[in-house]
Amino acid sequence: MKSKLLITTLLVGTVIIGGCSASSSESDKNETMDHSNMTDEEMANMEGMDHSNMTEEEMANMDNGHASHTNPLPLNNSTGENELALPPLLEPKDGIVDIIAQQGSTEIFKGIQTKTYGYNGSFLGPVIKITEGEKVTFRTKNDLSEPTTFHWHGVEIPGEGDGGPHQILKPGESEDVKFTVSQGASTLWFHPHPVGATAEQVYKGLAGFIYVEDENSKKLGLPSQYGENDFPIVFQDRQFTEEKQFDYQAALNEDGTIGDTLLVNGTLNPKLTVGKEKVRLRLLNGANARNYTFKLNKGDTFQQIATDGGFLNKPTTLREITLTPGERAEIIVDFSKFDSKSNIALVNEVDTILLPFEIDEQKANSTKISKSLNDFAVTDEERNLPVTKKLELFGMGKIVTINGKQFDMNRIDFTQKQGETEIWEIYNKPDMMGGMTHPFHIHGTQFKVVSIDGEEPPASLQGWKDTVSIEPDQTVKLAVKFPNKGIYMFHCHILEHEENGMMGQVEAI
Ligand SMILES: [Cu+2]
Repeated sequence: MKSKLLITTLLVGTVIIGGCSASSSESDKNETMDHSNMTDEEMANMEGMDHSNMTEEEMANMDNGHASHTNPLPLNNSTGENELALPPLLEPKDGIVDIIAQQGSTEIFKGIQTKTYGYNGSFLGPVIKITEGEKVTFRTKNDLSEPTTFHWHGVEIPGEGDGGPHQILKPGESEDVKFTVSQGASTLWFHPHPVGATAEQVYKGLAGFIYVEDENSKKLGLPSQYGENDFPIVFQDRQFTEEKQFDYQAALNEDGTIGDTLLVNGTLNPKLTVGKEKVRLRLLNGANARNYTFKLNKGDTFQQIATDGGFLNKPTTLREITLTPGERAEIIVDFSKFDSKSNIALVNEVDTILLPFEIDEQKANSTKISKSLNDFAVTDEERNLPVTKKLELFGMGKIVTINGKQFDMNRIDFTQKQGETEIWEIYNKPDMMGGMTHPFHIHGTQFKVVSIDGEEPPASLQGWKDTVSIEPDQTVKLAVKFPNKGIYMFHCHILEHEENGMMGQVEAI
């Protein structure tokens, strides 16, 4: 067995070092990693990762997969030839919001129909706008030819309405999800969550935004004219076939499916026309797996005003912000200092143009943003609470686990009392290739990041969160409270990791 293990290790090591050659630090880690102190559990896990039976295709996937997080498939630059699509705004009528999952076709490439999925349309979904204190019914219907669920990412909702893997709607079925909006202003989203098909259904286009408004948000002077100075912006990279279709199974990568073609709000080669004024961009990383670091192309600063689940206490000046899959941030870009010849664009960490801006100088409003936006705090009491839930994220590809276990719908991993705060400590254990960053998400709650490796989190994480990026060997402490009862998922938001079992269940009782 030992020799088999050694061969496997060498084989995998070779593949990965080859794949990571652009990143010397990763390669160093691989080469210096010593397995002589491995525990039995680690040995067992490694044995589970026997790659000797892998097909060439699987090896190739591994090559561009695991390594992809340090040396990803490059994205195209947006040429800016298409104006960014703006999703329809959908508000409750008599308390009811109709949401239908459907399939159709969409002209993403000029003159070509791509088969897509969408909510209330052929591709992606509306922005559902709800208000704190409001009683709403999401009237959901599945018009797909396969089962799905409707999951409300970041919404504090009773477990029975959360739309996790237990709440399957078969083709043709409908379900009313009733709840009272109990959280403050925030930018949330919704997408499907059926076991075995989440990643593919999101990939084909099932995703939409949810805006929560409250009394506070109206007083802050924030740009809030939808589609004028306040924009929802979802980033998703995709791989198209030669016929310009989605082929999820062909693109599938067990460590996270990425693509070379960026769609922003479903628009290929987008640009956004803005006024010479302060503009609010509500950024959502809706990709299956790719991380995005957002910057302005000339190094200008912008202000972050909100995290996943609400406003920061005050606007925070940044030059870049990284969002892992599932995460959101609201930022304010001040275009008043630019003009129509400025060539301003949102770019990523390697300066690929994601979204160029066209400035309409005729449109200029001066807005003054409040310096005090929220009263978020991690209390001393929360800081001093003992850790009562420990989680260890480990593995790669098909062998991804939480506390050594893969997802089982019939197993409740933890229980927690409704309304009580507990400290969850999550450790991302490196594997033999160094490991990868996992965006860790908990359903049904907005939590607080108490510490990262014992340190206070950076300003841009000092707000309500539902998804937090955890790097290899990092330990993150969260203060978690469930306002409602029910069964909730917690999982890695790399959708292929989630599908491969990096998910567990907590029951709020
Ligand atoms: Cu993961």
